Amino acid sequence: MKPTVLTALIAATATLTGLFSKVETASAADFTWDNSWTQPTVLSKSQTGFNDAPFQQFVQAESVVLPNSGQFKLDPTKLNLKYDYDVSVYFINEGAGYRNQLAFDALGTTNKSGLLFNDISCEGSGCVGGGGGNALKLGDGVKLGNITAGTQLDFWLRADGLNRGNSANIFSTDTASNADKLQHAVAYAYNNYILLAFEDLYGDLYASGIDSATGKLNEGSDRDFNDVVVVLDIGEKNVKDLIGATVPEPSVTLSMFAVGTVSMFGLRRRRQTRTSN
Ligand SMILES: [Ca+2]
Ligand SMILES: [Ca+2]
Repeated sequence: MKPTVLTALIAATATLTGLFSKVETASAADFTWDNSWTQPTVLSKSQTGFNDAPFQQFVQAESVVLPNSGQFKLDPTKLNLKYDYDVSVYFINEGAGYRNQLAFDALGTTNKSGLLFNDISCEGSGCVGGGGGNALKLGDGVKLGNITAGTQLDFWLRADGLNRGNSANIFSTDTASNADKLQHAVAYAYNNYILLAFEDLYGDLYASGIDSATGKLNEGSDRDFNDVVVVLDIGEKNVKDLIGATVPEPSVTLSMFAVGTVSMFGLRRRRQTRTSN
């Protein structure tokens, strides 16, 4: 039986931190999807050397509610880079009938935005979903180029955007700016990467009919948060900074491996001691 995300999380607590924040963050209201964007060149694993295998354990089984998603709510302000880095985004998996799209924007010392993946539909063995399309293989990646220190990154899902275009729902990492006021993204820090997983269905768990607050259609959401799963490579130093770990100097690199008790239940800034035992 495939392990659930929760069991995988428990097994991985030594190196994994939910990027959780109690702070409601700035709205993403300024963001607009630009239909003239083109997808960057999609690179295969053999071209990039990226290995998706360690991240597959965090892909939730299809249509199984992700428990305690609020504990892994992403605070988008945490994606503020402290160090320059050539950022890449890698496709991990998708369990969705929708033909989803993913975009990013960078705001700060680097200002740009664009499409990352135009058709997030999985091809080959290991795909969680069997719904249409065969555009991406596990581990395929795209490059955002150099993002400079002092830039905030953020990400948007256009749900079934390939089919629905401008009428599609766009979900952000910021719960408050989603039309249904629900969380649609979870994030984890793992192995010096950030794993980002989205829920693509509008509305609360199994809700149907028209949402009277917005006039939009509740889509019977399963809240499985596996509809788009990607990994962000923002660099080890940036990840360590955002999870509150001390960025190692060369002389203390070994002691980093002593940091084994980072809580999965919140972003607690733990000051690493530099004693040898
Ligand atoms: Ca799903
Ligand atoms: Ca779902």
